[in-house]
Amino acid sequence: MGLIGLGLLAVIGLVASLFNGADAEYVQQRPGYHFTPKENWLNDPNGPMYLNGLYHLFYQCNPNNPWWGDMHWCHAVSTDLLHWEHLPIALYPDQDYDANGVFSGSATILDGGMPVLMYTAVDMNNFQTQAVAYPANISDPFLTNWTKPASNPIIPDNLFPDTIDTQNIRDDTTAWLTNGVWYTLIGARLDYPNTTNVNVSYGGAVLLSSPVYAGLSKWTFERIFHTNNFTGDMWECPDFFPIDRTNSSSLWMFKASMQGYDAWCTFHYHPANQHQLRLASPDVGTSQYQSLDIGWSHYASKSFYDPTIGKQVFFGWLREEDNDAPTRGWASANTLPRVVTLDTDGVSVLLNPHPNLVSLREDSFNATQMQLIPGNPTRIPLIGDQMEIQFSVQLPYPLPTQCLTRVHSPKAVLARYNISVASDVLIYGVNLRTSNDNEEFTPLYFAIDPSALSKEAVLAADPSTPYVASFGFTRTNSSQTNQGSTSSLQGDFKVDRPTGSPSTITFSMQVFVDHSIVEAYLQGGRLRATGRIYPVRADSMFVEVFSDQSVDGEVVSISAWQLLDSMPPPPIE
Ligand code: DQQ
Repeated sequence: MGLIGLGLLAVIGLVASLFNGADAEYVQQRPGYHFTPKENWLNDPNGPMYLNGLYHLFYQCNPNNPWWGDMHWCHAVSTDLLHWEHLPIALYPDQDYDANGVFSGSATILDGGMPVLMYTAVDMNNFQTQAVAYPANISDPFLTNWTKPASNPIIPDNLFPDTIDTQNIRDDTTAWLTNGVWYTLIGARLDYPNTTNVNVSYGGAVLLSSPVYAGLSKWTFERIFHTNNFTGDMWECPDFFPIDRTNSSSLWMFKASMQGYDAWCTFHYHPANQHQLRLASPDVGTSQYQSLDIGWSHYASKSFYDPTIGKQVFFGWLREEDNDAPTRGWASANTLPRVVTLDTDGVSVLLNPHPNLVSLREDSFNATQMQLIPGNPTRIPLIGDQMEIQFSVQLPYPLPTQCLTRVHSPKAVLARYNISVASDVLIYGVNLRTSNDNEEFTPLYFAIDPSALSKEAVLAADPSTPYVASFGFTRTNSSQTNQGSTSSLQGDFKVDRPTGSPSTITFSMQVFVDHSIVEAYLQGGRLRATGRIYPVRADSMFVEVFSDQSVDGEVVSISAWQLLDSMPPPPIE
């Protein structure tokens, strides 16, 4: 271990001796650079926007307890999306129409730079309408105080046909302007008779319009914009925006929170042409759309246009996956800001960490050709509970026969990582938040089916059809106290086939470790997987690289950085 490692271990020892019990848990589990509330509860990100050199982020909060309830909009500002300053609460449930909660919504910046917040107002009978708020003082750079006009709610519930459930119509998108008319989408529960004339509920998004986005103007119901009969009975937190604003024929990304997971698809959309809408991304068709993040902690994401990079940026909500919030005093975090771009297939989206993240990098370690001993993980000389790790494996393409040496039977490999994939997989991965005695560790790994890389399989494959590999994230040993979920995350991701032969194929992941958050981006952002883990050992700071076999010609590389705090926890009293 280098000097950096020894120094850090001394600090860990000091921290561990100063705190014990709930305090030690607090120190080890509170994220250092993901957005968190100062105290109490956070859920959905609301109304992110960039205005006059500042990013604003609002979020659903319960200001008095670390659990859901009594919804307000809390508010924070930042110059880089990473270092946030908490401001006073922006919106309170202080009107008849929102007495039971100021629920989720978006910000829209009108011509001339006036921001408007539109949110879902829930009354004491649980009817949901949409209301707006304007800055009380537009010259205040922090936009600290917000005013609700007397004309609220500006989207009342009597606008809608009977097929829309007015106790479940919420979470407007940022509005967009076409030919002088503003449009917005709202998530809804739609009730329709099925083929046997029984009313069944489906999730959907409804389109509304208004000639002027002002507090005095009510909106008009246009139509049900998008729905299907296979993604649950209510869609929340829709988002809809052009992926490339410099291109007038850009695809638009649609995302909705489908009560359990966030799903996306892309559309050809022409607002000026009767709102023509045609699916562009491959329709997964039978059960669900494509997942924004396969982690069960992730939900209710919200995006905004970041003019500093000319791209749309998402924040997701990361709920806790344990029950300790009452002891901890705070609950939940946001994902890192994630930038949306179009994949090389021209119809799918990539989500990747915002470029500002590199400013948090500190000490690093880099190895470009690791000599791994199969079944015997190699520890890298850099430790931490706030780290970025880039890990890749390059294999010959096609894989020569007789190139494989195994130390475990494939069956044992699958049992060990608690995954269900093709039985003969190659496993390469990293153990994160690993304790010195390996009592706690969290493996993230590629599971690669070698038979699909054989010469015969490669010759038979369509070169333009990507190879599909699996990714696993096993939490069986993440916490010595079994705190949090122990279920595994597992997903598939596409890997472009190289051209020319013989050649190589590369599998890559970028992982952000932040105390109790592990946020992974696979293959340049094609798959996202975020999970909460709750190690309790102060020495769960090591990183190991492992494989379960060796393959002639494999090239295994890792780059790792310790990351600085950007959201330091409030002092312990
Ligand atoms: N959370 C909000 C709702 C939204 C749900 C209430 C999604 O507006 O539909 O806190 O998490």
